[in-house]
Amino acid sequence: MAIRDSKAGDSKTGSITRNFSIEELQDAANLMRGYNLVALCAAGSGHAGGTLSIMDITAALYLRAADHDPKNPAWADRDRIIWSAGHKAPALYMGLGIAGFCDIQDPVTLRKLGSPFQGHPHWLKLPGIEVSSGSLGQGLSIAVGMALAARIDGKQHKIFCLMGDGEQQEGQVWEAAMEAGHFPLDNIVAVVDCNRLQIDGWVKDVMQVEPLDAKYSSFGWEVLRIDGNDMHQVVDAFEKARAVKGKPVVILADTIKGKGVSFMENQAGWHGKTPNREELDAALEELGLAARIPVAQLLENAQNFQTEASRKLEAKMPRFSRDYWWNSGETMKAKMEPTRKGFGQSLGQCGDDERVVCLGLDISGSITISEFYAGKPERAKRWISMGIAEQSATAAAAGMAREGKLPVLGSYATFSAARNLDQIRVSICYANLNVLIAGAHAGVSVGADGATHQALEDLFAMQGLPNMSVVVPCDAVETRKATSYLVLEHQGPKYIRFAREATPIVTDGSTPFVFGQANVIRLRTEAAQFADAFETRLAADYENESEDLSIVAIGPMVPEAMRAAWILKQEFGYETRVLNMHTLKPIDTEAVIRAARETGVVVTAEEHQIGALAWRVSSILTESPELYGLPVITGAIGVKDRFGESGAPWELVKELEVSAEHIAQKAAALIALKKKCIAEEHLTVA
Ligand SMILES: Cc1ncc(C[n+]2csc(CCOP(=O)(O)OP(=O)(O)O)c2C)c(N)n1
Repeated sequence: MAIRDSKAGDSKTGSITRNFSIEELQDAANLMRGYNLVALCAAGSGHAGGTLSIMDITAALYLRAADHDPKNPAWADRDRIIWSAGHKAPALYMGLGIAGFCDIQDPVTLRKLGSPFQGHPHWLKLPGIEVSSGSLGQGLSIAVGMALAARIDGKQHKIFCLMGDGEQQEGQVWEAAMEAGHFPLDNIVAVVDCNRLQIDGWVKDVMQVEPLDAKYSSFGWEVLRIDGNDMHQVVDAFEKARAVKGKPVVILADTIKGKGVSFMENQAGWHGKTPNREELDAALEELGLAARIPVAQLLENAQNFQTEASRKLEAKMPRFSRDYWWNSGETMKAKMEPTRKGFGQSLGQCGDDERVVCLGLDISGSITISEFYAGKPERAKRWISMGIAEQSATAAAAGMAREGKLPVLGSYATFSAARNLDQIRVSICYANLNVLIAGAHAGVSVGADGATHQALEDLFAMQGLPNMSVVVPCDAVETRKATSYLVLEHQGPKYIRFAREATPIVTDGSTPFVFGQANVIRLRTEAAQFADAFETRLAADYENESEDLSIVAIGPMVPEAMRAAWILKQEFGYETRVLNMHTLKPIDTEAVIRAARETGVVVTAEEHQIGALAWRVSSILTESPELYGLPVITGAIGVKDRFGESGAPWELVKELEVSAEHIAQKAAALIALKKKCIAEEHLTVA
């Protein structure tokens, strides 16, 4: 890019140039908007609205306001730029591209498996990214830490922190604001992208945060309020902010969400949406960039990157004599539906009970909690929008439960069951209150959002809490049944975990769902429809068929375990007992003991760090007198102590080694071991 080559700073000579004219910055912002939309179109998921609103600020920051050196990203005296609003990552990547940390064309691999351009920024993946972010409300605290470190070291650099206005609903922002005012940290310049929209709608309706000027002022900050899409005002504000002494500065930038593309402007629907090719062309036309950006070439680059990622992934997969992947053959066709749908369907029904109250955490449509009130205005007063404030909402739910209500709250599992862990522990579990927490979009199924949004640890904490019950249903039908049971019948703290991506439907209305009791699933025959190939019984009613092995599975791993049973039968002639352990806590101890005693091989399968299920099952196996002296061979399938990353959900099932193929491979190895042990035993005896 000519723009960066001519004017990049140089940390060695100390000549940090800031001579981009307003017109050049406006042009850069426009170009960045265009490349941003191409990357989003190629990714097929991501955030158009908020990346467009903040683009003028990004251009001014990376090309003029901040001191940095793309040739020396770790330069100790550089200004730090923190993207607290991690979902606006593509705008950050545009900033890095326009400044020369990378080529502005490179982010077209956004959100693809193996790309450094993760759905949310990860500083270990790309030079120029200062911190890893994606969980809203944490950036300003990181800024406080960096500012204090700079003060200790006698450094003069600034710490810029970019946030959203919806993000101001997180209580942690105000703890950090108080700290910055208290110390007082005049090396912090915060920017709030006040585009007035968040996911569930207008910020003022979801949870009012204004007047932000008065709030920050009262915490001891210097406040500058500007039009954040006016380059003159943006540049001017950054210059003024640099000069302020004795207090931190916040720039409240009034912007337009979707700025620059008429059909995206001020539309809540464009928050987490990407343009298709037609919309992209229309947008680039409007931005006057149709002839300036090589769209076809960029999309081809993205496609080539994807092809290579897929090739590498397939090369790592266990191989069998044929392809058993979902719906790849003429038989065993599976109907797919997201489990989250069952959650919404249940709330739509059981919400008639006047005690049920649902709390919104600004992700209502996507996790389907909105079904509680959709088309039912009479329930409006029992729908409480709490904003992006998981911790307070959790304790508020406890308060409602104490007053006899049946509160339900949910968000991405990592925000509804980790961000607020102490509130769950003390206010809900210790108090033993009737609150249902939904861990939505759990596991790898949230895909391209990347590691920050993939809850792979939530079950450790949830099942570790005294009084807490934990249910992990296997499909949308079971999610509906489980939700209804938990909301209306179950007493005490309860956690339900479900996924985002469509997964196979393997149960129906007549399949038993008894809280605390596992189901046994047996492959009977290969059938046209996958679900018809299996028979399901309550474990307690099941008679031993002396199968070769058992697979104990939870959630979306149940269909994978069923598919593994099919692979094991076809490839090796092995019979498998699949246990659908939908209730993780209290676990069906008897079903596990029987599986171990009657089959001798137990494999656990969880779409989670190995242990939530595996260690619970292991403790049954080691602590049950019924099994003392009996040989039981065990194996565990799950995520192996690593974070996830961006990628398509089904790619991640392969990448994180939680597919049926991985289960079958492990099971076959264990059965071979069992046979060898038996054979050697015979030899010894002989
Ligand atoms: C702790 C946390 N809760 C929820 C989310 C999901 N989430 C991503 S973006 C977003 C809305 C952000 O709104 P705002 O800060 O106004 O950003 P903008 O509208 O500018 O995109 C939410 C709720 C998250 N990333 N982190």
